[in-house]
Amino acid sequence: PILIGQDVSLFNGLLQYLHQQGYADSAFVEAHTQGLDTALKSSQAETDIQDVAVKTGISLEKLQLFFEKFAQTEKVMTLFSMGVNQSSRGVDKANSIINCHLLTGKIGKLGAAPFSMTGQPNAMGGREVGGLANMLAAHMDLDNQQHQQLVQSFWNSPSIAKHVGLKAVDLFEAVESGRIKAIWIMATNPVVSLPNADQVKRALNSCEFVVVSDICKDTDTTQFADVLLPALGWGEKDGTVTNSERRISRQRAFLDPPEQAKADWWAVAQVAKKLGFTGFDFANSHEIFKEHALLSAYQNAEINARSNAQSFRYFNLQGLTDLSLDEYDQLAPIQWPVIMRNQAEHAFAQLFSQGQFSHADGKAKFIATMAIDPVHQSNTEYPLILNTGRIRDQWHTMTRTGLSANLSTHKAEPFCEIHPNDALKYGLKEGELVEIKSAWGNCVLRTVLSDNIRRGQIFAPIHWNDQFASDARIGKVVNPVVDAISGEPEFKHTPVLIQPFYTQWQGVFYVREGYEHIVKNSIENTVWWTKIQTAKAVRYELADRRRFTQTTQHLKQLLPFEDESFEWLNLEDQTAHISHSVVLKEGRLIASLYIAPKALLPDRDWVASLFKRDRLSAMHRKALLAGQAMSMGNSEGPLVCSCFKVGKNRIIQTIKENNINHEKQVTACLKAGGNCGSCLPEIRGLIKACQAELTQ
Ligand SMILES: Nc1nc2c(c(=O)[nH]1)N[C@H]1C(S)=C(S)[C@@H](COP(=O)(O)OP(=O)(O)OC[C@H]3O[C@@H](n4cnc5c(=O)[nH]c(N)nc54)[C@H](O)[C@@H]3O)O[C@H]1N2
Ligand SMILES: Nc1nc2c(c(=O)[nH]1)N[C@H]1C(S)=C(S)[C@@H](COP(=O)(O)OP(=O)(O)OC[C@H]3O[C@@H](n4cnc5c(=O)[nH]c(N)nc54)[C@H](O)[C@@H]3O)O[C@H]1N2
Ligand SMILES: [Mo]
Repeated sequence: PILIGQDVSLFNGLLQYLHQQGYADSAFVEAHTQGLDTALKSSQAETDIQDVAVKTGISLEKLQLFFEKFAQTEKVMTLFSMGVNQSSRGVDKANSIINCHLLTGKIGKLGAAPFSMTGQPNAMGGREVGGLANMLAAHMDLDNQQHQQLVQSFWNSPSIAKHVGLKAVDLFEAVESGRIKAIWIMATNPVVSLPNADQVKRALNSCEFVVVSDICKDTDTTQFADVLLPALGWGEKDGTVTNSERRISRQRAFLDPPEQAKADWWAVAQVAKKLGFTGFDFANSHEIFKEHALLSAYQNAEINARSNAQSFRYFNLQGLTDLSLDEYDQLAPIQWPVIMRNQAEHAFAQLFSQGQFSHADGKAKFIATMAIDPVHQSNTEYPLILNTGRIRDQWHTMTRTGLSANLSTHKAEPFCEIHPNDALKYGLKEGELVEIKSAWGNCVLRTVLSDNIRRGQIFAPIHWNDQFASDARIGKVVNPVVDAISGEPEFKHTPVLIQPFYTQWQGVFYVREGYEHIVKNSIENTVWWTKIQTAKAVRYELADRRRFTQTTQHLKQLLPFEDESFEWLNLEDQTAHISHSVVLKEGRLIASLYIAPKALLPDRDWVASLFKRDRLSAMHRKALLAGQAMSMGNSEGPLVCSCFKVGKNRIIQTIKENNINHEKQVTACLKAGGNCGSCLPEIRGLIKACQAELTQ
């Protein structure tokens, strides 16, 4: 449980420990590295393990155990992802990890390496084609003159970029200030995913020409498009993707393309041709791949001959440059470098295994890393630190996962996790709305108490946005600080204040698919709402600041199911602040609205399930109007195991009935957790909670 932003302290501390205790692999360091002195010097502040414990917030015992285990274990992998990268010290954090592996020679061996986990399914592929402002295609460096010349001469181009371009945060600042006048946004949703996200909105608003290519019509970013280009999505397009072990896989389309949609490469090629450039007459992804492979191999032999074979480029697809269309279609997954077509499967499975690194002198470099705190610290005005990240059942900005009823049942609403003691301190209760404010923006989320989170911190997921909720786009709140080298934002560390968000009433509204457009505007006019996909209907959780009486009048006027074919059932209790409305058509449920104190609102899954019925019996109608299932039945509760559709209530019941104390028993009884396993932590948590309940 490291304090946010303190990884350099941790790994500098480890480096010092390994050095002091004699765990260095001196022969390896001597033969294959340089710069150890600078790394030891820059980590002077971490020579005392007690200091490291204080700085990282990790107990001394845990720290000692970790250091000792790292030292004693021959093969260590350090896997890191966004907790490390998304920081103003992200590059230093990664380097401090690599330093420890270099010092102990735990690198370039099967099962021993620092391993940066890329997040996007094809993040590696994106790098190979140079899809960043600071790189050239084929993994070549923009600020390397030899690489500039290679790319320029390969493409016989009159000019080539000589300076690193603008990275995402700087880019949108340049758009807002008018230095950039036209922008083409492809396959990303920056109004949601960038920090200080309202700045991105302002920038797009003022930009003269905005083109957006997306597979969805309505996203927070497509709202700003002057031209919106429909793109082919995963499953509809073909090409290759590369994973984290450098393995290139053919990706084949298995769905028919929607009518007007085109592959992104096609759109780029059309524009290039219209601009008058030659060389964009690609007929298919095979032709593009061949050119990509040729660039990776371009002049490698000559360069190697000139420079004693030390500075060769690892990203080399020489062996794939002459694939026929048929061979490309049949291509089996293959790991680069691919020097020869028929090279042995494991020829290059392990890079750096000979202690040969890709610097000019063949040696790996230790990099000096200083432990420096995140840029913005908490203070009396903004006393808490906001951490942001992912949840299991949503992907990024929800343009795809948000459409799935199954995935949406796990965690239905945008939320904020907070330690129970902090909740008490700031006057928050489980399930109530909380407003989160920073110097950059604010959000309103559902409070979730959790002792998995440290005091002084809160956590909010990155997924919800203006398409799914009134006020849950957390990017608005996040500070736009970036790492000086990588440009990666400090997404995990923003000082914030929190306060209860008071409303007059809350409710839940369902509308059958197909009728949604009729009520969208009126419903989304309430002060707080979130939208959840269910199997046959859309569910809205609502809250508002208008008085109850005003609201019930108002909403009924705004639910335009007036014509005679609609049948209304109403129940209203002004004193108890309860109002239920059910709308039917030919016996089928069309919409239902429940406004009531929280404890009296109906079971959400039960109401959703009634939309699956073609006719409702008299008993159903009565129960619907009452907002109360006739028998409590076996409500699954929130979905825990998405693979086998097992809900929280059923798991708890099974744990209690069978006195279960191990997750395997849950799997044996219910199958839950037996496939992908991603719900096992949650199942373990439920077992723990049930046991705690028993001993109370
Ligand atoms: N279900 C699902 N899976 C996904 C994605 C998704 O959207 N949904 N996105 C994919 C993508 S693109 C990515 S990049 C990956 C990201 O994968 P991860 O990086 O694993 O995920 P995050 O949730 O961003 O956060 C990582 C963890 O870092 C912790 N953390 C925060 N600050 C620090 C710190 O200073 N130091 C350390 N050591 N830890 C810290 C957070 O508390 C969190 O637990 O996930 C991929 N997988
Ligand atoms: N606060 C905070 N913010 C974060 C993060 C965090 O941890 N905290 N994590 C960051 C990270 S690691 C990532 S990777 C980003 C993700 O952020 P984004 O990349 O902005 O999020 P996505 O939802 O993946 O956006 C992809 C968009 O492209 C569309 N799309 C899908 N396939 C295609 C296609 O083939 N062609 C085209 N043209 N469009 C397509 C989708 O509909 C969607 O609108 O978020 C970043 N933002
Ligand atoms: Mo990512």
